[in-house]
Amino acid sequence: MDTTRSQELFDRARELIPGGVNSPARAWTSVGGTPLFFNRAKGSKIWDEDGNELIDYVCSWGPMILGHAHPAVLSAVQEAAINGTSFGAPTAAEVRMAELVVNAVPSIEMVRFVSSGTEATMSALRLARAYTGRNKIMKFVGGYHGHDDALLVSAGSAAAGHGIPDSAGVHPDYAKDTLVTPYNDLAGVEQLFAENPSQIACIIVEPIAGNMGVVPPNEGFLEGLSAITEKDGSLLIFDEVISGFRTALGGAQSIYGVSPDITCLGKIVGGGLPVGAYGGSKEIMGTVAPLGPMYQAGTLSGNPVAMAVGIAMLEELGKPGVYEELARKGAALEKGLSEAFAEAEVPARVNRVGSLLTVFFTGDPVSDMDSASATDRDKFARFFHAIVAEGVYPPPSQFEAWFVSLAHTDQDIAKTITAAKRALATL
Ligand code: HOZ
Repeated sequence: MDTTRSQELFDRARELIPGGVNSPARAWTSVGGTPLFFNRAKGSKIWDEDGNELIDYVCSWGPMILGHAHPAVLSAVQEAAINGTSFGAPTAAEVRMAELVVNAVPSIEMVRFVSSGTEATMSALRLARAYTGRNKIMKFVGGYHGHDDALLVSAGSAAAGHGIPDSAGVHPDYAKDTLVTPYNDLAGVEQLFAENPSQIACIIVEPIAGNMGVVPPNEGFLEGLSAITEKDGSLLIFDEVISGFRTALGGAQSIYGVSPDITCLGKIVGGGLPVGAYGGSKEIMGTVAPLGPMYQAGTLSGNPVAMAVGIAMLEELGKPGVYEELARKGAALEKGLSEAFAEAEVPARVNRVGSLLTVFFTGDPVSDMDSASATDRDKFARFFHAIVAEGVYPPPSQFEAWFVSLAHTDQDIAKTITAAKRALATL
């Protein structure tokens, strides 16, 4: 595979941009080698600067659930942009978009749009503190909720992949009120609440962990969090930046039947444009300015082009059969990959929920960050490079999810399984 142009660009980029990238996960640090630079994508395929075509399972880290450059999304961008790209003033599109989100997500009665998932989680924490009058928060080891100071504690995703789960530069006072326990560990949560009664403003959790790789919640885990927070007068925040509109139109909360107090959304809600959102009951959202005393603002919040794309996206996702089809494709990929690992006698696990999955090289279950970290990450890196050479692009880190889109055809999945078999033969 010729990657000359990507290598040239990476050399130039490293002189100009830290690590050559604008977000660390893209630098391939945890798998090694030179990241591919891309210039075009359509449907399930992505093309790099050297003209190599790959089946894309990064899908912009989730939002390309319809596939790249979907006609409804492209029309929405064009039609909105021609009328102006930002007003910094209210629009009808924001109202329509809010209606779509409120109708789709069971626990959201009122929503505020922001420009990224990080802004959504950061604002949700501030809201929880403002509403409860408490300072402490709780998160899980390997949970990644964007790069807000208070949340870069035992963080997953690229922070873990690069060996910096606790970032330098975070003022100790911002992190000292962040309590941490392993994912799926209800006893740990109970203990922290017992040690800090009526002091914890919220628990923030990915209802399906996606940033230690995909790790589903154990049976009863989310219900337990809901019961503990309710009893203590604390709030439960679901970070559904990855799972929202991905696993079901109503997100993971509609699958598991657990209603959080605040939901954070991102990525998918903007169809690939920079959008995030946080929402909850009218009572809690009444704390947000200008209704209440919690301040949060942004010139590009509710941006008209982003809202137009979000509307197109949610209307497409609301069509019948979408989530059944995504789950069918995810299941086919899981089955094919699992069979390929068994055939090659390579101990591996595929954790999957719907169209989200992660391959872990281990014979043991992966249920939290410790078990994800104990897998054979060198083997993952070798598998990654070998499957990329076969024309398949999975996430360049063990601690991320593979995303299957509606545009992935049965043929794409069959080709991916063949590519996996060839890749395994080289390990
Ligand atoms: N933190 C993102 C994955 N969970 C990666 C974002 C990016 O590099 O685009």
